[in-house]
Amino acid sequence: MNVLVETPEELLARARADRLRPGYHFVAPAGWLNDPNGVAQRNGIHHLFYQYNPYGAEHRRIHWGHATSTDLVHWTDRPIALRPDDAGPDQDGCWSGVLVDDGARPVLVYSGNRDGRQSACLAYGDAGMDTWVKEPGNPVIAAPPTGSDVTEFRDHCVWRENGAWRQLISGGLRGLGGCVFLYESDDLISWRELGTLAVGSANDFPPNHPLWTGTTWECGDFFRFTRDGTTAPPDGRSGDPHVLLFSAWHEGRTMHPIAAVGRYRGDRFEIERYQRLDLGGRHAYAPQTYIDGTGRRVLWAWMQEGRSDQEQRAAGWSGAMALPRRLWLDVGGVVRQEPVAEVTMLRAEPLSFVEEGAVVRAAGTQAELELRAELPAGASVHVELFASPDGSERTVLELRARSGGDVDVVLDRSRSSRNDGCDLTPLAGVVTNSTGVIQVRAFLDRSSVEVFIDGIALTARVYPADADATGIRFEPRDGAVVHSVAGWTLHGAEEQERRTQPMQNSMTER
Ligand code: DQQ
Repeated sequence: MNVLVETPEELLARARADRLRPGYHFVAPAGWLNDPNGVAQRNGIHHLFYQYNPYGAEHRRIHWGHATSTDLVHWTDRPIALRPDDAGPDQDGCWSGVLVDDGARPVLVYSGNRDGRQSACLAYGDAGMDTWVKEPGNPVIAAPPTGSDVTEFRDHCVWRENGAWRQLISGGLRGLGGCVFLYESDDLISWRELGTLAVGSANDFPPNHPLWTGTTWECGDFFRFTRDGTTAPPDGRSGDPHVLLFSAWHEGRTMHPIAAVGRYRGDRFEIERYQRLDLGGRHAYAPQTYIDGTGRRVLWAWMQEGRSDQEQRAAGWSGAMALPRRLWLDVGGVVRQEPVAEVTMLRAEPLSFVEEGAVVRAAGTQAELELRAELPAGASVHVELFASPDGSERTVLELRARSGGDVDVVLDRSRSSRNDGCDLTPLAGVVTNSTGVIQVRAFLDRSSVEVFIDGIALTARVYPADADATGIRFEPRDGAVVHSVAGWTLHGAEEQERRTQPMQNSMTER
């Protein structure tokens, strides 16, 4: 199929027809979506910008899509915010970045991509953020600091501190590991180099280790949790714990998101511990956060696909956002997350579980399962999701308690799909637990599984070939006791009548 001659309507129709396209997670109208960008709430309205190719389901000449919401669940498309110029520093793509306010207007700080290199660019918005004008002096930072051997250099985190702007640009130092470069500015246009805020070590662990931080860091996102339990922008004089989120990358491979927790003093961030932000690895990539109007730290992440490039192109769409999540730091210094409370408005019909271990034969492809279980050492809970009537397809979540309380989590995808061209590798990790009782919430959306176990997320993609693979089954084993179980079918939340280029007519779309 030659996607270049396809009309936007054909692409939209193809995307809509795919029964594996999520129905309540945010997806682009059609085409390609990757990182969340410029996430913010202004005047009560949540803004989600995203890496977007409106012409086809492939990562090419990336634009910035834009959608708004008042409830974090239902989204309205806004006009495309940024498009690559015909010639200029972003001629090959407008890559990831953030939204700030310079006091007079909204400003996007993003990476212009040209000839395989990225540079820092700005664009200014009107009050409604529907039209954007690029800074004539782009790029405002043309290249990485000289004198160091930099692997990659892109993505932005910008905040006000001590009367000035501060900015992180993510990247890596050859032979060492990933890093974030620190800059300072009075006007967002001219920037002073302040060295590296933090540098990782690619040699601390082997590449297959869950905490390998990669040779490059992408999409650094830096913030603070105050001692009274709130969250705030970074402040190097506060003494508060700070968190740097980044996505570990190696030679073109998106690995996994990491949370680094530590202390920020002056111009340096001393990392005390690393943790996997999501046990699903690349399926919750490039996370970005903001403080919303209620004071929550809200996180968005790209729920990357596990189908082949060819299948993604054929489907007419690729990529979804994970559910928006509230983030917090627990007393032990562990970053935890749960879906924002608003997602409960998606609940439609309750699922009935006849008895322990009962099969819900037709839970539907959009469902939520909530389970509370007591797990003495050695006990486990076995949960089958997206199970086909003949049992040949199923995704299995296994939770087994170690002595001491920690819980080993495995999502076995080996039988998730008869289509062995998709990613069927297992996803696993450990959830710290000292109470012996675990809380599990699982969200299913056609080709996605998001599990939250005591605030630790595991995000995955699965592609059942059988349209009737809608069963849910759970079974306590080896002494586990399920205290409560509940489930719901979930409504879809997608806007109707979407266009690949919202608010333009189809003549200008081509
Ligand atoms: N995606 C963007 C980059 C970023 C990467 C390009 C992470 O800015 O480093 O689409 O997925």
